Amino acid sequence: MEAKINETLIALACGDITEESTAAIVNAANARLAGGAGVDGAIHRAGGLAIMKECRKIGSCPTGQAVITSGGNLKARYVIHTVGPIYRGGLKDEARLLQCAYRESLRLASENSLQSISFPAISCGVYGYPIAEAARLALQTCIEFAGENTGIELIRHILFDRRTYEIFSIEFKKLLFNHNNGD
Ligand code: AR6
Repeated sequence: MEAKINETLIALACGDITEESTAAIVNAANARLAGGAGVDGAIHRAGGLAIMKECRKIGSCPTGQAVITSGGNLKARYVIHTVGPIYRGGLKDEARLLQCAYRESLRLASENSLQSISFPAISCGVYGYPIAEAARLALQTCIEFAGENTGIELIRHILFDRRTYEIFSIEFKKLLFNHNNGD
């Protein structure tokens, strides 16, 4: 499903983010930028060693922040590495940090004049964030960003499995309803 907010199309799709041809794809990394399991492992496998070399040079990335490298062998020209929060029950500032991770990634894309970006479901795997809550925060942040006309034409959310896609779709419909009714 998809919806246009100002000049930005926000789209949800089921799939593998390493196959995306948006200008940038976002990696759900860890603070050491050391590679790992899940989408991080998949991106480094598909993108090749050049990405890890750049990550080593950068060194680290605090939770809620983002850094940019080239896309190596990927179709995407850039990888934006962000670090979502580990979910520890919801009282450790996780919601704000998850929103920051999306917002900082979008800001980096906009600053680098990139017109399209694809996100995975940050923190929804190894880091254990409840998916509906994470989806709401992710989509709300993207809708707000689109409202600011930042030159980004396309934001894609690439959900790896059907269940995550369905949950994101439900949350997106609720947010669009509120958005269109002036909340
Ligand atoms: N394309 C799209 N989504 C994917 C892919 C893929 N190829 N592979 C997995 N996902 P996770 P996190 C989904 O665990 O929770 C790593 O070890 C997955 O199903 O990758 O932010 C890092 O190094 C889930 O919905 O990221 C960190 O240490 C979502 O991507 C830690 O995991 C995120 O799951 C980060 O944990």
